[in-house]
Amino acid sequence: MSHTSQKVATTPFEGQKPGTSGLRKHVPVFQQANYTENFVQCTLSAVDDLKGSTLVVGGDGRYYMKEAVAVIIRMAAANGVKKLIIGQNGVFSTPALSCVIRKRKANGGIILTASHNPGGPKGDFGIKYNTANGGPAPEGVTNKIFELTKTLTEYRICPDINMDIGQIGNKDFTVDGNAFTVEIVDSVEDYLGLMKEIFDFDSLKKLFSGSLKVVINAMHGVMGPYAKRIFLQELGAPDGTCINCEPKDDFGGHHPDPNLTYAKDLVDLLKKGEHGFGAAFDGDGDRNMILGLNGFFVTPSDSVAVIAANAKCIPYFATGKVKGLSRSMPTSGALDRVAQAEGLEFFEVPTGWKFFGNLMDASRLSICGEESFGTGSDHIREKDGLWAVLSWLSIMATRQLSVEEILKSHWGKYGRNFFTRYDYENVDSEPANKMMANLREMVSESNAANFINKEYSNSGKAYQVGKADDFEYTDPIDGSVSKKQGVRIIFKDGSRIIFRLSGTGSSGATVRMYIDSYEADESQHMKDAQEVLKPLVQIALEISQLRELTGRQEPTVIT
Ligand code: VG1
Ligand code: CO
Repeated sequence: MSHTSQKVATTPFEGQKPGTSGLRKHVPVFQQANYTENFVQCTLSAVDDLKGSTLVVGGDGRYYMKEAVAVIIRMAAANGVKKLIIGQNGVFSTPALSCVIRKRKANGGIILTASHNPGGPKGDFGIKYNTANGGPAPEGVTNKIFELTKTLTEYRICPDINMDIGQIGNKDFTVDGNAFTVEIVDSVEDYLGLMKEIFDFDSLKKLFSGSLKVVINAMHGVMGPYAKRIFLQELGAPDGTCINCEPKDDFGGHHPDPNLTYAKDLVDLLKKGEHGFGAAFDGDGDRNMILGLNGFFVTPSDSVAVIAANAKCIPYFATGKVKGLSRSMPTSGALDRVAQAEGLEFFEVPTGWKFFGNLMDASRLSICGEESFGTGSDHIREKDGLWAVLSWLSIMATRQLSVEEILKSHWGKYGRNFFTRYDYENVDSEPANKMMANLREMVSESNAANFINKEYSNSGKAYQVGKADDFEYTDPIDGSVSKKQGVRIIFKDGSRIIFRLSGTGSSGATVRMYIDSYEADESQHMKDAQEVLKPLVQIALEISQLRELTGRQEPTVIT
């Protein structure tokens, strides 16, 4: 059928600034007339060589996703895109979408998700652009999108294109005389193919036919169909292995965030002692939490270090050498020690997966992670929850050890980094900004003489400031500089206190406080992290005046 595009007059909306991972706002914000259209237009306009391009589109199934997919189809058609590849019913996990962009050599993709943020009519929605390498757009691109949103006067749309996105196959249109095709594909197929190339499915099958009992919790997010297909159908895991695997557009009213607070159900289930392995994913499937028998918790910082140290258990890395390792700045130093021991190049980057992409494209990075339950490798350009789980199961299958035994042997070899993160969600923006400004002042160069060497003590432990700054990163590949990425106070024994504000929230401010401390003495390794880190937590609260300024006595989430 033949269609003609239209130009619709519009006016800019304030605040369409992509954060750590795309634009995230409450659903009613996106539902305002022209709000979604404006942002989609600016995203499309920021794509180089848009005319004749192929883009991949999909999301985590949350409320408002289908409406957004329909808008993107009509606007992509009107903006000269040649082809859209869309997951059936609009569904793609974030890692699967990254995989499809790469596999089908698309020019980029649009992901509809607010990740771990709650969904539903009053929850959050989000739109994120990924580039041709499959990764989140770098700051150069997101800044360009934001600049365009400030001056937009019109958008292009083909209002009469309507199509069923539930039916797999191609649908052809003619728009303004040009061919436009929408291909609806199975949401899991390409991703499953990639997992089969990376892992040894036969040895994983054996693991599932043995005595190990596994439970996988998709938290009613997008991972349900992926988990069922891979664990139940492909690996022969028994029914009951996959829980909360029916996707819901409001995630059942919960935070689809796999941590000790929001996935407490899974922790409690593991504590019963029946399962030797448990894992949970977030709404869009890029995050993961790993648990062992009796709820033994693997911090994400340790998880990436263990995967890196055991990379040879994963066929993908058994043949090719691991090229380099990387973590986000607040992530604990556990990975650094593996890099050092293995003689691998190592990079510390700001928070957000977009900073890993250039290093991977330059073949200098293979395995990386963030303390925020993100783990991944250069097989795609997003973090990948299911990949992390299959990595862990591969290590268990090869080494024939439990989760706890793997961790103990890791700490025995490298020492242990105790780590915790305190989140103070929905704090008033003003005091949060004030607190950050005070901290920035404290660590500024002009004040360094007063701050460096200062001693802090609590509960009989004393720490002396060795270095303090507001983290700044220069990308070694393209030379781009990212400033103000978090205030860090590094003590002389290597312990670190870090403060930053979240860039993924949709209202108020979320303060994140990160504490990292290294312990070489094996006799101390089984201690409780919260106990070990208590003095540093108190010192961090004292230095930042967090309680006094924000009025918050306790954090919302402790990891
Ligand atoms: C958080 C995490 C960060 C992660 C980002 C996106 O950002 O701290 O490590 O990359 O979420 O994760 P912030 O700015 O709120 O601290 V996800 O699963 O939303 O794509
Ligand atoms: Co996510």
